[in-house]
Amino acid sequence: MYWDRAAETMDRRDLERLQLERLNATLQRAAHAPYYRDLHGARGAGPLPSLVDIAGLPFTTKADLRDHFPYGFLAVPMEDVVRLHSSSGTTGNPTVIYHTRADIEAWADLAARSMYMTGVRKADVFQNMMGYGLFTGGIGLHYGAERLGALTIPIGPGNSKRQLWFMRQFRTTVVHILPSYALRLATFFAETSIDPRKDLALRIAFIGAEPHTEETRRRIEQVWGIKVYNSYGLSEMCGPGVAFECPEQNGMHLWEDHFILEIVDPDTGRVLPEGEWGELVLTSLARAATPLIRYRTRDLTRILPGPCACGRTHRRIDRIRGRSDDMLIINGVNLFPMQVERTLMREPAIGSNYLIEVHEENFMDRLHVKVELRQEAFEGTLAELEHLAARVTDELTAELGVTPVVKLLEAGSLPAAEGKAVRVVDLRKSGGKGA
Ligand code: DLL
Repeated sequence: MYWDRAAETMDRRDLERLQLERLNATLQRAAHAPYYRDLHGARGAGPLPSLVDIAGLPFTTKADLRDHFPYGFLAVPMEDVVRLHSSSGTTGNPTVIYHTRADIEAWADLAARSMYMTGVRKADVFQNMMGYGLFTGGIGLHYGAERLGALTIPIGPGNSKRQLWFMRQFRTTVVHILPSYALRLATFFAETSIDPRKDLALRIAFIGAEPHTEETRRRIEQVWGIKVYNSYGLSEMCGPGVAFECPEQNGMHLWEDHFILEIVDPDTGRVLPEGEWGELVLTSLARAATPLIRYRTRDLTRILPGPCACGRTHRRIDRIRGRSDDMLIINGVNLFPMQVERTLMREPAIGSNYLIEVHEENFMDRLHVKVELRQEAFEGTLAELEHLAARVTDELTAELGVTPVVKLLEAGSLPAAEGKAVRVVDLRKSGGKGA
């Protein structure tokens, strides 16, 4: 049941002792990186007497990573580095994260631990539909699955026909997939009259890398007839394998022997107590090449209180509600794209893709929600379609406090990215940053 029983079920006091030890070692190591050497002085931040003292250290942000591109956060000699991963934003320098051989080993072990927790074993066939390359999604769980001993198919995303062919030929049992692609593939199954329950051997899917709702998870579970587990991670901490759901599916265990977990108020930076929603801040505890201290993820979640029935002692975080920077302000009303998704996924006639557009009309913000319908629903009468549009508009208005313009579209009419889905396009001249 456990990949690493000692680590996963460690008594909280021992776990916290280990964290403090590893934190102080990390602070020492970090002092070799130019950025932290300048920040803390040549002697480093100095050992902390207790874990709570971490709150006295400054945060690290994505902007810091960008501003000190390319080597400002590198804490080991270049000859010890075996790989880098990088993510490019829309502006400025990309962020770069370096890995030593030991960093890669530790990451593979966390990935194997996470997958094993959900029931993946050596006899499984793992079809990895996440992108390979600078993005950490594909390669992260790839190494974990191989370490676990499962047959690993590094197919990457896209080409649904080929995905299906591999699933059938090799009796794939486990997949790793973006939630947006899992929804689209469900539509493809329906179009090609595939019943995954009868025609395929699938048992488990891991979804992550982009925000999604509980409703989306349930829909994927229903259509695919499998168990779907939420997986959270970010390149800055390694990639997938930072936090993962166990079979209880009551939040994601964040591997606290490798990361220190804090939730802070996104505006003031104040550390918040268990149960309160705020921004996730992570400190790496076992990474050599690019240790990060109090890294602001921008992801909004909370620590779920209480022990988990699975016996693991690592605390759980709630599903990511969104990012502190993806909140939309529509005529003064704050809303998150996930609220739109939650409402849409409850409606059975709605298909697998949607897009939120924000327009400026007569000096007012106007929210447009474009949604693809399932084929059967799209072929309904005009009156049925009008009725459906009115109902979706009402439901969205009740959820958001803003009345959107709802446009119902035929399946396949919205752009479908091979990578992470783009769900929001802000067409306001101000880009929504203050009117
Ligand atoms: O997305 C790593 C990953 C790959 C995680 C595959 C899970 C599965 P980045 O490209 O650096 O790394 O993006 C990290 O994606 O800060 C979140 O905003 C978002 N994210 C990742 N997992 C989830 C999730 C990978 N389960 C950023 N739910 C993070 C919601 C997620 N958002």
